[in-house]
Parts: sequence; structure tokens; C-alpha cells
Amino acid sequence: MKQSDIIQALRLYVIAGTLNCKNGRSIEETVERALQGGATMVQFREKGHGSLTGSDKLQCAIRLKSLCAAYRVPFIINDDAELMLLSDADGLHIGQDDGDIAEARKRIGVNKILGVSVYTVAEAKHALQNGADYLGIGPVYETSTKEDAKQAAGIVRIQLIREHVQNIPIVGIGGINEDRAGEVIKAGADGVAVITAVTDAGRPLAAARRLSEKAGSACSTN
Ligand code: TZP
Ligand code: MG
Repeated sequence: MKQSDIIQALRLYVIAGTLNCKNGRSIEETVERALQGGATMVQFREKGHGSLTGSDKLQCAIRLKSLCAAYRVPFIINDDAELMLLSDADGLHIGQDDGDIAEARKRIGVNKILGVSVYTVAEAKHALQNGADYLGIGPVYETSTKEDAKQAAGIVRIQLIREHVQNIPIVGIGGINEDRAGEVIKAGADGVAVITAVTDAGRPLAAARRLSEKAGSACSTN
């Protein structure tokens, strides 16, 4: 995927696992509403006690991949390179504790998208040099969605990493909602990644639509 297409795709990056989806909605339903509302990238992040494993996880990934394909939206798998290959997803997202970045790139090949979570300038440079296509920076704000999340870094961390590492798309993550999406992009991100702002919303379609509008207008004035 061209870098300019990745930048476009990061605008509203909706992340979900089955346990994140609330209000009686399945993950498939939640993701479909998000796509209808304007999600431009989707990540399957299946974690936690009671989450899907084995063939159930694979079947779910395959269903989500085909939903995303219908909307021509890239579908990314968190952490699990094997699941990414088996479900023929469009890419993989890894954190700092998920193994060697260059190894992950080798495993998934040059045609898949590789995203890496970073917190420091050094991590950002390392990720770029080892084959990352985009960086996830966060938590920007406080979040209770990720158990082992670092301290909220604020938008200054996005500004700092953007200053030092230019040639790579960046998405902000952590505690982002429609009121905050604009300032995250103004700080130098190409888009916003959200979990609860969509998965926990009363109306995920409307929530995604508002986020996408806020992100879109901040991008166009950048
Ligand atoms: N990485 C950093 S913060 C976070 C992840 C996966 C959780 C984001 O969830 P929310 O609900 O959008 O704060
Ligand atoms: Mg991880």
C-alpha cells in the first residue's frame, strides 16, 4: 500500500475485540456500523479473559476481513502474525513487547501493512528503520481500555515524535473521543485510533460519523 493511502486510512482507525463490544452488539455488528459511519481502517484486537481463541478467533477474523473488504477498508490484526496470514488480513500491528520488528516484517512480507506502537522518539526511529509503515502513539489521554497502558502522554508526545521522525504516518491512540480528535491531528497525527468511543457508544454508527467528521476537518486544515 502506498504511503499516501496509509495516511488516508489512518484518519479514523477503529479497533475492537469481542470483549470491547457493548450494548448487546456483536463485534461484526459493531464493526459494520463503524464502517457505515466512516471508519477508514479496522483492527481486530482480541485480548483478555474469555476472548476467542483458535478456530473461533480465526473464523471471526475471516468474517471481519470480508466485511472490511466490502467497504474497501484495510483490516489489521493485532499481535498475531499467524492469524494475519491465515485470515489474509491487510496487515499486522505490534507493540514494543511483541517481538522483533524486522522479524515481523520478514514474516508478513513487503505487501502487508506493519504498524508499531511507540512511546519514545528512539522507539519511533527504530520502528521506522526496521520496516514499520505507520506508528501508533499513545496513550495520548488516560484510558482504562488497555490494562498495561503507560501514563497518558498528551498531545506533546505526538508533536515531539513528529518533529524527530518525519517520513512516516502517525496515529494517536488512547482516550480519544470526538472532542479530542481535532487536537490530536493538529499535533501532527494523520488520524485517530479509538476503541471505546465506538465500541461502547450507544450508536456506533453515529459515533463513528462524528469522529470521522472531526478528524476530516482537522486534516483538511492541517
Ligand atoms: N494502546 C494504547 S491506549 C490503548 C491501546 C490499545 C487503548 C485505547 O482504547 P480507548 O478506549 O480508545 O481509550
Ligand atoms: Mg501487543
